[in-house]
Amino acid sequence: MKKIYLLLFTPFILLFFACATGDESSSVPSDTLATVVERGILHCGIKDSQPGFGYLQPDGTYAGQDVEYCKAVAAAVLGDANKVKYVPATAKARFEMLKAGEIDVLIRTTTWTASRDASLKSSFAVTTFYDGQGMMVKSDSGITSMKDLTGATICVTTGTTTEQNLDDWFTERNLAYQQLAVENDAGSQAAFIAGRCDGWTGDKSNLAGQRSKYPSDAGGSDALTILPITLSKEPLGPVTRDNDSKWFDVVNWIVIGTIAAEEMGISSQNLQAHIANPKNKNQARLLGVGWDGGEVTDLGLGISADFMQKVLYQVGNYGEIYARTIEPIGIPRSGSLNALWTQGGIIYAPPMR
Ligand SMILES: N[C@@H](CCC(=O)N[C@@H](CS)C(=O)NCC(=O)O)C(=O)O
Repeated sequence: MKKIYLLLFTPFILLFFACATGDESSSVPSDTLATVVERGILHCGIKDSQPGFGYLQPDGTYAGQDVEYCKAVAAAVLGDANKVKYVPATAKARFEMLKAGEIDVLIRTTTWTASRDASLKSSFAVTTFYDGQGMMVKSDSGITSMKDLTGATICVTTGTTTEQNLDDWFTERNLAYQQLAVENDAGSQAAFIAGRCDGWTGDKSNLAGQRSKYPSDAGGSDALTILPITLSKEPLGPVTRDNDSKWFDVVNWIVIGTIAAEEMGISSQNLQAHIANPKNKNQARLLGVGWDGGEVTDLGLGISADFMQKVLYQVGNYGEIYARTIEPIGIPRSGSLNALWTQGGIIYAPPMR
C-alpha cells in the first residue's frame, strides 16, 4: 500500500520542489560574470540623488564615484565603459534588489558592516571611500554641537546605518531626541526646509553633496552648516551577492587595480607609454603586458589579462576618479583617510600578482 502511495505522489513531490526552487534559480545568477558577459550589459545598482557619488544630472546622465566604478567594471568585463544599465536603488530596497538578481553589483554609498556581510547575502569589496556620519543644521539655528540637539527632531533615512548610529549616540548618553524617518534625500530636504527637523544626519559625503545643491530660495549652501563631529565609521564600497566568488574577485580586483595604478603613477594620460615600456614587472602585471619580451601574466580572474588597460584608458585611476567626482563637491582628498597610504591616508592596494 505504502509503495503505491509513493509511486502516485512522487511526481507531485518532485514538481513541488522544482517549482519552489525554480523561481529563484532562474532569475538570480549563480555565475554573475558569465551572465554579464552573455547579456553584454552590466546592471549596476546606484544612487541617483547624491552629487559626487551617484547623481542623475540634468542632462539625463549619471555621475559620481560610484557611477565611475560601474563604468570601470563594464570596461574591464565588457570592454566598454558605456555598457551599463544604471538601476537606482533606494537605501531600503538595495539589498533585496541585489539578492533578487535585479542588479549585478550594488555601488551605492553602502557601508560595510558585519551584519550586512553575514545576514544579507552580500559580500563587500574593498572600500572606495572612507566616510563617517555627520550632522547638518541650519546656519542660523545657533546649534554648534550634538548636545545642542537634545530634545530636537532629526531627519534620517530609513534602511541605513545612519539611523542606528544616531540612536546609539543619543541612547548611550541618555539624551532625548526624535527621529523623523524619511525615504530619501528629497524627503530630507523638504522636511528640513519646512522646519520639521532641526538636524539632518547622513554620511558626511552625502551632507556635503546635499548642501552643495540646497535651493537658493531656501538660502543656498550657506544656509546649512555641517558640524565638525564624526559619529561613526562608514567604509563605502561595492557589494556583490554571496556565494559568487568569481564575480566578487573580478569586482574587487578592478577597484584594487585603480588604486594600484595610482600607486605606480599610471593614469589615463600616460597609459600608452607604460604599456609600450613598463618600468618594472609590477607595472607589466597590472597592465597585462609581457616584461622584457616574456609572457603576459594572467591573474586568473577569468577576464582578459589586459583588463586594467581598458579601465585606465576609459575611466582612469583612483586619484583621477576622485578628482573628477568628489573634489568638486568640496571634500578635499589631501590629508584625509582617502589619500594614498604613501601620503598619510589608508587607500592601499594589495599586490596584483
Ligand atoms: N552609508 C550608509 C547610508 C547610505 C544612505 O543610504 N544614505 C541615505 C542618506 S544618509 C540615502 O541615501 N538616502 C536617500 C535614498 O535612499 O534615496 C548606509 O550604507 O546605510
